[in-house]
Amino acid sequence: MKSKALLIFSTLAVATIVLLFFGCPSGKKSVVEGDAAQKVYVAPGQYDEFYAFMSGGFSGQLSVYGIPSGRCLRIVPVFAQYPENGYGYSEETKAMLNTSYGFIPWDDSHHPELSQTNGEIDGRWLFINANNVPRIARVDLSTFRTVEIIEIPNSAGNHPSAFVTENTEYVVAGTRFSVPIPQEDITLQEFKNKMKGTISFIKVDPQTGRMNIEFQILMPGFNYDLSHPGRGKSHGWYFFSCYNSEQATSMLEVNASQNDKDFIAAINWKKAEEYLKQGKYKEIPGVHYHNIYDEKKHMAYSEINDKVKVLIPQECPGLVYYIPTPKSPHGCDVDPTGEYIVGGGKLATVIPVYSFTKMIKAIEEKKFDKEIDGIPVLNYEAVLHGEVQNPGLGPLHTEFDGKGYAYTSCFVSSEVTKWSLQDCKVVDRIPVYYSIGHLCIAGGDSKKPIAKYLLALNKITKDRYLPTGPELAQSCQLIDISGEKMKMLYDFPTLGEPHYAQMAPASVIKDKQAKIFKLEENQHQYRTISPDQAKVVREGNKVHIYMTAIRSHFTPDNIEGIKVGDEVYFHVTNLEQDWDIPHGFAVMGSDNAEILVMPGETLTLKWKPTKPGIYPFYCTDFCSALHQEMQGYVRVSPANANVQLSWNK
Ligand code: K7E
Ligand code: CUA
Repeated sequence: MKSKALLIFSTLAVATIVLLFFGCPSGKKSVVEGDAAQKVYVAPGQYDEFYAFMSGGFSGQLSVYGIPSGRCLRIVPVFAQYPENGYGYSEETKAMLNTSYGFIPWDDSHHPELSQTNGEIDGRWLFINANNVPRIARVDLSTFRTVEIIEIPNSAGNHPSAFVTENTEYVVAGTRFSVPIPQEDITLQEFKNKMKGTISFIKVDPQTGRMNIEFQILMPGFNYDLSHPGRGKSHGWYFFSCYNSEQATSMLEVNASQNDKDFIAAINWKKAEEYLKQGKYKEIPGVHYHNIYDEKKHMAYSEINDKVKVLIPQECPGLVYYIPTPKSPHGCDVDPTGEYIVGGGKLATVIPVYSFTKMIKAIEEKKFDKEIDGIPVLNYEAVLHGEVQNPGLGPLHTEFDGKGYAYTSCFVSSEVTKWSLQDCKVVDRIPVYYSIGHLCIAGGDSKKPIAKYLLALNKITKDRYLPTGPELAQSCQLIDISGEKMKMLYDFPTLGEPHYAQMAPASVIKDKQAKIFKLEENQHQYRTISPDQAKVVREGNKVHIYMTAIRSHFTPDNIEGIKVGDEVYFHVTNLEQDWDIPHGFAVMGSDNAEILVMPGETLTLKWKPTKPGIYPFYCTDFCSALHQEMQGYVRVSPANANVQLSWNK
């Protein structure tokens, strides 16, 4: 008996020791402390403290999360069609996806950026870039809708975008892939000598947010990768990292890693404004679409522009300088004071930190090593504030806490490194799971960071969640940075690939929310503001159905006289004036997405019936106890039939 009890005891003891050393039974080490759950728990009915806006990466969209809970609140469609609400499918929103290459249903979005006033997040708009077909979108944060998309001409792979200056004077774009400018059909051998880069400054109207390409700078054909604005003392400057100064066109993984240093381009945009005023620009071809959503007309339309102004560094002294930066830099970040510029060399063993003050001095004293196409290359030592030694492997991106510390993501060694800006000494590090890309602190990309949470946006998920076949969600980790030591709090999956995220206190955004669209302000061409105005109008083979939706009825709900070959437009106006009462609309056999119509809004579903018959339509959003009764029928007759158009009220 005694020996058996002893055996049980010792087995338990061994198990405890095994657990202590090797973590939980699945073999994964638990790195959280006891109070972590409490710190991320948001009780039912309570709001989160922060909004987090994450890029959807290859989903082309933007997703919105509550922090600290990690609850996904919304997917905002931006660059990709979204059948859930008809974005990019409805007649009203199709134009948002127009480009000079035609209608594009998809893109790859990387960097959401909140608008700023005086260097602080103002909660008005969010900008986000499209990589593949270069574009920048603006999302209105009172409606959480994409209201504008501007195409960037003379560009390819718009990656160092869409970051804003401290009063949102400009949002920027740049060429990750250099191309011939203007585009032409040349051999890849000739291309080597003809590749060019552009950096674009897009002016933002301070009242309306409306974008306009103010100017482009024609740059040597390197790969411009990331960017951040100067702020405070360096306001008026903009910094862009670039790699592939070797100008390799194949096997870049080897050929673009030859040079010991690539560059950060420092651009004096205030100087650019002077040169523009003096007329020192050239106008060059640059066809680009500009798509705008009119909130009163509930309709998007496209304008086409065909020219842009370019500045050429050779002709504009003092406009651009190159700062040598070790080994294929990726991230390029500026601290809240504007004094420190941090490079993130993917292959570098140190993190270079530059001083803005030293840069200005080096420019004044002409401490140049050489010139590339009229751009002076500053002396590395003359501009350097310091190097962070042993930061971790593969340093990528840096954010700041406003208390003198920087946090750098290290992709290869899967960790976040905290270091002091003053002396470049590492003070703390925390492992993340796995392969972190960007990281995000609320306001960490502004003058006023809030040192509470850090989001680690991890590229690889592996074993973090229940497996879901070959494709796994991306992984976000929430880290407490309020104390001296970083503390891991929580994991949650994210959709698409959140390359970057921005966080803002809920208070800056939540009270500005539009709850309905006012019916009396609806200026949609096909609006129907009361059921007795509902009607059906034939114009040749086009049939316009002016329809209303209100709990729990569509008017009209019986329509006859539609023929095969007709183009039918259901213009559905939602008459509700109450928050959170959308009506959806779908018709059988339609090769289109549904439309989801918000209160006071009109949306249009286009349908081309192909076979005679009786076609039901119905409301797709459970809107009342009689939602299942919210339905109707369309009779479709053969093309040559003689059925008069009729409908009921
Ligand atoms: Cu993923 Cu900013 Cu496109 Cu770095 S980027 S990780
Ligand atoms: Cu309207 Cu369901």
